[in-house]
Amino acid sequence: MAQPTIAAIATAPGRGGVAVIRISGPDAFAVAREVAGELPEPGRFRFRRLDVDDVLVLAFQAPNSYTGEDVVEIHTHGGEAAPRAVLERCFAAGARLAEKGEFTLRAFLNGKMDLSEAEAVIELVDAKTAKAAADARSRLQGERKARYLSLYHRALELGSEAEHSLDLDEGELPPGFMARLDAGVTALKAEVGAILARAHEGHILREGALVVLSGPPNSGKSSLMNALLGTSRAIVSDIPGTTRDSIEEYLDIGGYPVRLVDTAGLRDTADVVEREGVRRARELIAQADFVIDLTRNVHTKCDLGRVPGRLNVSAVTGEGLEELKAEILRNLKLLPGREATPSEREASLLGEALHQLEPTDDPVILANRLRDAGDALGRLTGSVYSDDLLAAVFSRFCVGK
Ligand SMILES: Nc1nc2c(ncn2[C@@H]2O[C@H](COP(=O)(O)OP(=O)(O)O)[C@@H](O)[C@H]2O)c(=O)[nH]1
Ligand SMILES: [Mg+2]
Repeated sequence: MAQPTIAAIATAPGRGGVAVIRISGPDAFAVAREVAGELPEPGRFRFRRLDVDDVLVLAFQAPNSYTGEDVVEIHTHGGEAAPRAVLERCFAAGARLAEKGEFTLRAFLNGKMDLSEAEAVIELVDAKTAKAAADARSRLQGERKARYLSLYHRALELGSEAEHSLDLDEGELPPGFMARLDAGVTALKAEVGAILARAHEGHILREGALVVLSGPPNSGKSSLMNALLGTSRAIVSDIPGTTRDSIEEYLDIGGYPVRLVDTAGLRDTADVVEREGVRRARELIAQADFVIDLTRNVHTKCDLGRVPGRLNVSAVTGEGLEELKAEILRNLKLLPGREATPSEREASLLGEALHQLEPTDDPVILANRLRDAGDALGRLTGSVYSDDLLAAVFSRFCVGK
């Protein structure tokens, strides 16, 4: 059955220079013609004067489009009214509203991208720093896909060899057969493990590293936060207990997003609000990738006097701030080299596969494990997929993507 033709506003709502309405499906050209008149040649654009707005129309012929279907983009002025009016006309001409991620889902179903690339689309949209964007982009360009596919195919091959061994008596197996199979499983496991080792960096690139300021009231946490951010975000005063809730801001350190959190000072207090703040501070400190502990590793207010053996910084003069940022980076436990990282979904599938890739003397168990490992590895790219898997991936998208 032919796919319905879908349309949506692909740009973020609100004020902006332009908005883009995207139409995709077998009737995309017919719908667009009804809305905007004669279309440009595929791969070209055309300026049209409609009664609602002056628009730019771009046409892409299947399979040379984002979705792999016929696609038309209509660029209007930004804001609410013009794009809505054009979208309504698309509906009147027979298109229906696209669901979340439906354009990218179609790109996946039409073989334009695999699941690791589709996920990279959202991650590129969500990227907060240049490094996070570069990571998403290398995945979007298929850096992960090729490796995932090769892992999947190797698991299938090893699995079929293990199955084959089940059909034969021990004496019938070629010499060294089981040892070679074992070596294959061990090598596959090592490669899965090496990719999984990058998951930590991936998590930091996508969610940000958690860096928490800790120390007693009045030790200079809020001032240091402001100095690191270069703004006066947190309230600074000489009254102990000023900061009672946690304040969180993003900071870009060497291209890595960092969630910098200023907490209530750690002290015993009768004030219930402050006590709750202290409890939350302890919780954050336990989860932190790095703690700027003003009683231990970092000494602030060094303009008033230095402490040997500690990293001396000053919120007043700015001394030591760059060294502190470098120290934070060093403590994020990033692996050397640049390689695309696995997404959270991919990391969990890699973990599943890793768990199955244990050598065993029992060929029946081995064959079963390899089947399960292959299944997990196949879901990385979508070589193996279910409706649930697709729903889980594409529900993270917005309408229009
Ligand atoms: N001289 C100097 N004073 C500072 C510095 N950092 C903070 N202070 C002062 O120390 C007091 C407490 O600072 P604040 O940042 O509110 O500490 P917090 O309670 O730990 O958040 C304020 O009076 C600040 O002006 C610094 O680097 N140098
Ligand atoms: Mg404070």
